[in-house]
Amino acid sequence: MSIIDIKVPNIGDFKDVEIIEILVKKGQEINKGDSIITLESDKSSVEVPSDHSGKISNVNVKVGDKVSEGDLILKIELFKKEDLKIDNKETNNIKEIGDKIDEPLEKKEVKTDIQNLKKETDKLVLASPRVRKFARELGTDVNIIPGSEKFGRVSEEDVKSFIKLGINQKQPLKSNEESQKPKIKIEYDYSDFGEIDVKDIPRIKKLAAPHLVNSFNTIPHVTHHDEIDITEMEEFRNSLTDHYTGDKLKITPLAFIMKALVAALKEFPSFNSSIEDMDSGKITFKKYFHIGIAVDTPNGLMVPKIRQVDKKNIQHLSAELREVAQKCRDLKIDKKEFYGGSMTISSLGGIGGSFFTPIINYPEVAILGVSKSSKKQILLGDKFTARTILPISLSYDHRIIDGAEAARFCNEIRDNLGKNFAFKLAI
Ligand code: CAO
Repeated sequence: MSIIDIKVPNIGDFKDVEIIEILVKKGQEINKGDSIITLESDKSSVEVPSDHSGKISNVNVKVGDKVSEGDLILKIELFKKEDLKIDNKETNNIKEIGDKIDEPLEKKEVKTDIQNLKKETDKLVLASPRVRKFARELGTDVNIIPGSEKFGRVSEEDVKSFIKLGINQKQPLKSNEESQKPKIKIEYDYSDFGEIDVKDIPRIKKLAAPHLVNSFNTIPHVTHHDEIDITEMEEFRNSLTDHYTGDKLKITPLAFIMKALVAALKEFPSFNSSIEDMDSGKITFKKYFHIGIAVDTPNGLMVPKIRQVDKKNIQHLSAELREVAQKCRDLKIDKKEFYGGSMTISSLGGIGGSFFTPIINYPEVAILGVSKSSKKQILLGDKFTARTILPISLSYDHRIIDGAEAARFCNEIRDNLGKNFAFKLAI
């Protein structure tokens, strides 16, 4: 039994390239050519294949590590003795990967986002060799299949859905890239009308774009708006002080809103569900309560999850939200923190506005938009009284949720944040 090291191949002159994905785990059996990690430079990302078949005895890297040529990725227990020989073809493949990472950085005129790389060559792996083989066997070209995974990576499920659609509809499915292409060509140049500045679209916006387009194009969104009287909740929030020091506690209204949302999710489980593919006829109900919070960062929008909101008090939630939002802004957040949410809250409450139409964070089925609360004159009995009113906007997937259910769900949130419930939620 021989155990050998799998190292980072030639990646040109570049050093410290970030690992953004580990595609294998300890104990897994892999074949020569299977992708093991995804590397990402400033301008492109690429999967690195294993040059041997065998069983992984240790994975020596983790997501976020920066690696250079020759760094150890993993150790593999070989299936066969002859695997110890690396033939020239494999060495060339590895060299090509190095070249591909170099290429976009050096050739400034080449558009280098991952979708373009996909078009440039099918040797670059945006699908594992197994998936490519699977697509070939079904008589289709993996490069025309829209990938649902990160960076548009094509999975076996994507191939199946593509084939199913092709057979049922007899028409090609547009890739994310195609569906994002403008249908109308602008016939003029802005520079004809005055001074302009053309800049690169930030990377996180480019990564988020296909997900937003997918959600907007595939989910029939309806947005239900409502106003909630949070006067008592705000009085309670503003009265909170530290038990020992007597100092005023700074707790975001979002902590209360998270709690109110979770209480509503318990009553309406269909809002805590996800659907990936309507054709499968399956819906996943989540029994946990991990709330995604849209965080505005200089690099673009990120949606980390606050886990187990049902088990944490408002003080804890407020502190955790502050910490997680800061991690996003410092780009120190692990991508796993973006996975596995129940439902998302997008709050513009600290900024302004009343009502908007948030886009559902696919494959979730609803998102709660929160705008800025303000004092309004409300008729209570026969008297106008100043009350603090919070505008909310719930977008939901109409395939799964009906309008009446959405209205009831909002009523539930309203009651949870209302005067009878505000103090209970805090306990
Ligand atoms: N109404 C009125 N005031 C509100 C409020 C609301 N609904 N929500 C928050 N505030 C107040 C806070 O209490 C805080 O007041 P103080 O400074 O007096 O304490 C102030 O607004 C600033 O809040 P914040 O926005 O910094 O903090 P937060 O906990 O409310 O929100 C976070 C955290 C991460 C959601 C926020 O910083 C953020 O990034 N918001 C933008 C999200 C976004 O872009 N959504 C759109 C997505 S679609 O493109």
